[in-house]
Amino acid sequence: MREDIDWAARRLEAASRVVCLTGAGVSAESGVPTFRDAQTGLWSRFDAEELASPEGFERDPGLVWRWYMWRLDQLKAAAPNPGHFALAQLAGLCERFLLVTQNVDSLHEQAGSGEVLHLHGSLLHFRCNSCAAPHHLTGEQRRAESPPACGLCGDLVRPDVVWFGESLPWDVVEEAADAAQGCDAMLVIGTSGLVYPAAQLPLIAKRAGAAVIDVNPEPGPISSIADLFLQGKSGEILPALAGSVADRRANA
Ligand code: BV8
Ligand code: ZN
Repeated sequence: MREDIDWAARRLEAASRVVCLTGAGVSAESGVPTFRDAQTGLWSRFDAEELASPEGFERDPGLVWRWYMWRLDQLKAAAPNPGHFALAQLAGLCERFLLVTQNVDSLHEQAGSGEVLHLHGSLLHFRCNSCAAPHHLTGEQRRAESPPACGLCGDLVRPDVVWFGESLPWDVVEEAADAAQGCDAMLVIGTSGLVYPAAQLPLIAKRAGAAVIDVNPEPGPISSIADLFLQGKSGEILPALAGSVADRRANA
C-alpha cells in the first residue's frame, strides 16, 4: 500500500488540475449510513431509491418527509472524519483542486473545503416542490409528521435535493464534466459508481487521459477502470495520501 500511496502522491503533485468525486462512503466513518447500506430500524423495509423520488413524495409526502427528517437528525449528529479533513488539506497542496460531491451533507464544508460542487443538492436546504421558493424550516416543522406548505403558492415544501428521475442542475453538471475533461488526475472516493450522470465523470476523465485513482473498501465499476485502486477506508487512506503529498512538497 505504501508504494501505491506514493505513486498516487506523485501523480497529484505533478497534476496541474485535480478533480475529486466523493460519494456516501466518504461520510461513512462520520456515522452517516451510506445510501446503499440497508436502511436501519423502521426504515429497513423501505427502498431508499423509492423514497428519494417525486413518485414517492407524491404517493406519501408524510413518509418521505419523516425519512428526510430522520436523515437530517443523523447529519446533525455527524462530524467530519479524517478523510474530509485530508481532502481539505489536499486542496491546498494541489495547483488546482475541484471537489465534486454526490452527498447531500455539509461535512466537506465543515472540514474546511472551500468550493464544493453538490451534484445532488443539499439536505440542509429546503424549497417549494412547485415554485422552488426557498423555505426556512422552523423547529416545529422539523418535528412535524408532514411537510409544511410553501408561503408563496401553498404547495408542499421538500428537501432541496435531486431525486431519482429528476435532472441535476445543468450548470453544476456542465462545470463538473468540463473539469473532468480537463483534469490530469481524478480522485474517486467512496462511491459505488452506480448513479448516473455522476458515475460518468471518472469515465470522462479516464478517456481524456487523466490518472483515475479509486479509494474504496470494495472493488466496483470505478476500480475496474481506475489506474490505481487504493483498497481501504477513506478515513485512513486519505490522511496518508495528503501526508505524502505534503512531504513531497516540503522536500521539493
Ligand atoms: C437523471 C439525493 C435525467 C437524494 C441522490 C438505468 C441505468 C442507468 C441510469 C438510470 C437507469 N434508470 C434510471 C437512471 C437514472 C438514475 C440512476 O442513475 N439510477 C441508478 C440507481 C441506476 N439517475 C437519476 O435519476 C439522476 N437523474 O438521470 O436525470 C433523467 C431525467 C428523467 C428521467 C430519467 C433520467 C438523479 C440521480 C440523483 C439521485 N439522488 N441523492 C438523497 O440523497 O436522498 S443519489 C444517492 O446515491 C446519494 O446522493 C448517493 O451519494 C448517491 C450515489 O451513491 P454513492 O454515493 O455511491 O453511495 P452508495 O451507498 O451507493 O455507495 C457507498 C460506497 O462507499 C460503496 O462503494 C462503499 O463500498 C463505499 N464505502 C463504504 N464505507 C467506506 C466507503 N468508501 C470509503 N471509505 C469508507 N469508510
Ligand atoms: Zn411555492
